[in-house]
Amino acid sequence: MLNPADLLTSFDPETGVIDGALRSERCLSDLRGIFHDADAYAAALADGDPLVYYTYAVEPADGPGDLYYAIGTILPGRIGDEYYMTKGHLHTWRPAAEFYIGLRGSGLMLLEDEATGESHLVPLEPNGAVYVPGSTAHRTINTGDEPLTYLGIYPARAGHDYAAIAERGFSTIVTCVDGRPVARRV
Ligand code: S6P
Ligand code: ZN
Repeated sequence: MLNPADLLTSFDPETGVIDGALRSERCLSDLRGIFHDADAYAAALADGDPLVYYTYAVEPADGPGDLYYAIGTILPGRIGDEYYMTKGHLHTWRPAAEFYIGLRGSGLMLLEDEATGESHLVPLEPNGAVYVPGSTAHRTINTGDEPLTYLGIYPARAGHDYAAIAERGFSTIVTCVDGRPVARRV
């Protein structure tokens, strides 16, 4: 049975806030081990524990064909020369794909095929949509100087697998060189 209250949610594309949705936050201390420059990470943490990104998730129903969506907002900033970014994950249910739609700011999505290790960097900007195939690790990177806000739509049963990423990491990092993002294999 359709519940009319689940048919429409309103979001603010400037702040990434969805009224009535579940908010979660990641501060710098939640992102141990993901930034390349361990000294810069320790120094930034000693200086405080800034909020790096937050998400609002809408989960109307969780049947086999249902969808969730979430809006993520990554604040502008860097650890050393590496831009603020998400932890990154694979979907627990590997076949689950996802669409990301840019709402504000400018950034990149790092997509890495789990089987081959092949990786791609794709721009994430307003009016652009990025397709994340199944079995593809994905991380979002804010390369701009304002918040990066985006909307992701994914199967309700997708789930988040962070452990696989914690174990092998991503093979590419994106750093700021002369004010511009530059990708480097690590
Ligand atoms: C969910 C989707 C996003 C991320 C968000 C935060 O499948 O990909 O909503 O959860 O970008 O990233 P992470 O890696 O901390 O979950
Ligand atoms: Zn995802």
